[in-house]
Amino acid sequence: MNRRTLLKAAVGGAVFMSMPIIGVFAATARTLTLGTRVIEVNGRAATVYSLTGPDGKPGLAFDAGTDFDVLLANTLGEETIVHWHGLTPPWQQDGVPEAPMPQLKAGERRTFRFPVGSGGTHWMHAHTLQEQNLLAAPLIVRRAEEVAADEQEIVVLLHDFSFTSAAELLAKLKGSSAGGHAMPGMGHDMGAMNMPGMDHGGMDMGSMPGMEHGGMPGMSMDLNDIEYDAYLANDRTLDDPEVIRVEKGGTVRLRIINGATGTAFSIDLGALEGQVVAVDGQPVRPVAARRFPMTMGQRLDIRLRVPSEGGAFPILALREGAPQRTGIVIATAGAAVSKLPPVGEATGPVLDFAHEAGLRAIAPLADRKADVRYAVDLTGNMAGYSWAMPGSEAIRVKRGQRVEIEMRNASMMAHPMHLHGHHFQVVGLDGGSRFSGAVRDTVLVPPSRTVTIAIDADNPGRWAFHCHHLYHMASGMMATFAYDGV
Ligand SMILES: [Cu+2]
Repeated sequence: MNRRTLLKAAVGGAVFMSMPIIGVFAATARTLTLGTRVIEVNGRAATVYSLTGPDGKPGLAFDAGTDFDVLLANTLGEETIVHWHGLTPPWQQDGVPEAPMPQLKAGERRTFRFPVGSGGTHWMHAHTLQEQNLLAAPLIVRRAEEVAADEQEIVVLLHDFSFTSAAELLAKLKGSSAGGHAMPGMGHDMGAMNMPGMDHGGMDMGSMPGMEHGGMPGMSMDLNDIEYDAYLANDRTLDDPEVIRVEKGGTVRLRIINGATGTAFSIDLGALEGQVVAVDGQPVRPVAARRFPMTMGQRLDIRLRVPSEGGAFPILALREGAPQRTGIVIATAGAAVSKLPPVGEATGPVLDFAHEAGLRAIAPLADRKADVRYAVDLTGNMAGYSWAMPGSEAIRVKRGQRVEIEMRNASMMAHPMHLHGHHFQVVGLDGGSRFSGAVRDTVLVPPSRTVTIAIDADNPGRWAFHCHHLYHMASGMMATFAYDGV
């Protein structure tokens, strides 16, 4: 038994002693504790959620091919649940409220157990408005070759932060004067994924009263719904960034997670050049660049080499269409780290298809014709801040089918579209020629653009299929990828 296994066993033992036995696997389950902590943002104390593993660090890490065997302990005085973003559990353990399991009550503990899968940079987060208050953490599943590689792993979780509560932010977007509109945990909205009252009559662009809201792509009002108080990388702003020691000439694997609720970023490596080697945890043919876009929910694995002469190198995340930025600094021993202001001189790039079009999956879906195709429109009415996915109500698939969904954005905001329980492949952009694009779980559909994805229906359930902009999701951009007979 090596040291790591021994430690695991010791932790397992402690867990066993201190809790009631829930099934035979409880003794080996790792405890993930849901609580709160205080961080400092812009010089002010902020109480935010925490998701702490047995090692005291945020989130969890696994070896590919093992079991996700976790006891989730809710120490909060409120209901909550956690979604395992990027994993493909049985539907019952997906962690969306009421889909199908209820949230964990205050003080409740629940065991989750299923194969963790083939690996990748993933994350975990509340599928409720609690996500805004940092109920999010890394969920890293390392492939054997990544563990064996002579490279330093650096995990970066990006977030956007507001001192205003999520419920108030949502109420403001909806134009409600009643800022206190109570939406604790949003469990009811999530539970009503097939809500009959949901506005499927999304307006098209021609009839949209919100045209004056900025009809031109690139206008900042349509890029960002919310002016946050801060943009965080591993809980910190650029006023006091995390500085990570690296080796001269060493290789680094950045595992970057965009856990922001309403902010897309471009990762800027500055003087360094990197290669994207995986998106959403799924390997792609390496593409070299200095900047890599990532929308909400997405992950990027970037491999880079530290120059042999050493130095300090900021790894920035530039806010889309705005000058704000966040990031970390990697530095070799003795290198001077100079300060970078959290607001830069230029605005961050606006995300389009340039990056997506160049990605090719290393393990694509089998070459196969679709058994069934659906078209889903992404529509929005900015005046009332209501969003919808007309066409999605028709989705009903059978196990074993190859499914294709064409997502057509008829609104003036970009939508990061996320399908639970599956990894899909991007096979078409704007109806152009088919290609073997990235395998993902979250893809950006910019305004007036179209993305076609292919899915192997191999995991029965009634899966959430939604926009990963938290406030779009909470305002109607939420649908179901439903299997027959479930
Ligand atoms: Cu959206």
